[in-house]
Parts: sequence; structure tokens; C-alpha cells
Amino acid sequence: MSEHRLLTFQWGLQPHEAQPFVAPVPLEVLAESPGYAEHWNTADDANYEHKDGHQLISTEEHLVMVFQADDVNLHDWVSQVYRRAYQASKAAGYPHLLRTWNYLYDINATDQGLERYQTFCVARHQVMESLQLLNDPNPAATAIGTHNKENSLVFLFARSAGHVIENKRQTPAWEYPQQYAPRQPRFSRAIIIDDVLFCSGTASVVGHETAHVGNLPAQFDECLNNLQVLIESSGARHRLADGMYRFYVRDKAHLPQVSEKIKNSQIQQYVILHGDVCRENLLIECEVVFQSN
Ligand code: 3EB
Repeated sequence: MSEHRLLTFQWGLQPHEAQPFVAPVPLEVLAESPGYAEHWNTADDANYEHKDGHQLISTEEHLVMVFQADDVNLHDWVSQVYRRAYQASKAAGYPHLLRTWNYLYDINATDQGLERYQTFCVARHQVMESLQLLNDPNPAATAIGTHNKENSLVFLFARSAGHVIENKRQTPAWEYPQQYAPRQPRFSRAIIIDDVLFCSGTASVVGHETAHVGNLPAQFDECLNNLQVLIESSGARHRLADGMYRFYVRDKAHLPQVSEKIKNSQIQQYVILHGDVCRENLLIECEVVFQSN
């Protein structure tokens, strides 16, 4: 294990001291495992800053940036935020983007002829292109729709690069055909850094197509199939049941089926959130952190 292991994710423990910072997840919690709470811990001192309407948390190795807004022009806001995040992190010496969480209001709605998820993809791609980042490794990412007008973008940057893991059952997102968005989504299926494996929002996608349209239990199983492949490709010896899961469910009525599936899967640590998965025919998506400790 690396000596410089600075970030761990804990569940179920109370922090030793009051956390001065709480990252927003602007979605309704439908269910969670007993005592669920996600804590990001680091061995180093953390500095907290509010600056020009966003928050920065920095340690020797990591920089977290958090942007929130209520009523925005999506294209303009995403462009401004991504540009600022990339530029500020690079200037501060944290050039490697490991992970993003993109929570966007009404993600499947159509605005001026384009689905809002597609507008987000276009804006993200344009910023990366103009900053000449299209050949850089893509971060692990989540893109989910909120219901309460809130938008939030969270970035985890680091001084050292992670290692990208793609899923051999799936087309890399940046090679998706343009039916999903006029500019391809830019995310990797997983990133591993030290012994922490971040799996992106993982859904029932095989190749580039949605598998099991309309079938929640089968989509759940396909998510776990995809995660299993990512674990195997990472070379790490994690078990599916040991991950820390965030599930996103489009339809509240599916909650009993999801709970039943989780129970049978032996997953211990989870939260189930009510959010719109960015492709309309995906009923469920999950993201997972695996780590050995
Ligand atoms: C998929 O596999 C599902 O655009 O950043 C999942 C996670 C998905 C992140 C993104 C999209 C994104 O294609 C969609």
C-alpha cells in the first residue's frame, strides 16, 4: 500500500470532530443502510476556502471544488464552472481530475431542441477541447438529474494521476455514437488511485446500448455485472459486497424491488437516492467506492 494514501471513504462512523464541510447531494434519500454516512478522510490537514461563490477543500495531495447554483442557463454555467475548475486546479498544482459528480436539474428535459444532458455533454466537451484536454485521461463521473432546481458540480483533483479502467463489455463513452449526444460524454468507467477504486455511474449499458429496457431487476443485475468486470480489470481483490454504494433510482415505485435486490446481493453499505439517470430508458444507476482496509 502506498505511504501517501490520503483519502479514505468511511461509512457508519462519526467523525472525530465537526466537519466544516459537507458536499451537497441534492436528491431525496429513499433508503439507506443503518447509520449510512459518507466521510472523506485524509491524514493531512485540510484547508477550507470560500471563493467567488464556490468552495475549495485542499490537502497536500487533493483539491475538491464544489459549485452550486439554482437557476442557471445550463450551457453557460457548465462551461464557466468546468473552465474555472480546470484552470484553478492546474494553477494550484493539482492537474489530475480523478472524479466528478454532476447533479443537474431536470436532466432529461428538452431545452431549445436539445436534451439538457446533451447540452451538458456539449459544454463539457467544448471546454476540454478549448483547454486541449481531450487527450487527457477522463475522470470517473456521475451525471444525474435533480428535481428541486438545484445544480451541483463536484470535482476531485489530485497532484498525482490515477489509472483509468475501461470496461471491455462497454464502448468507451468518448466513442459513443452521436445518438446519445452531439459531443460525446467524457468520462471513464473507473479510476484507481492507490488502493481506492472509484467506479463511475454504472448502468445497464452493454456495448453502448441500454440493456433490459423497462426491466428494473435485470438492469440492477447488469449494473453488478459491469462492476464485477471493472473490479477484475483493476487487478484489485475487492468483492462486490464490500463496496460503498450510491444507487440512483428514477421511479420511486421501484424502491421495494431495489431493496430486495440489494438484500440478496449482500451489499452492506448503501444509500438509495431519487434521481433521474441521464439516459431516459435507464431506470437505475449506481456508483461505488472499493478500498481495502
Ligand atoms: C452510461 O453508461 C450511463 O456523462 O458523465 C454515466 C456516468 C453516464 C456518467 C457522464 C454518463 C455520465 O453511458 C451514463
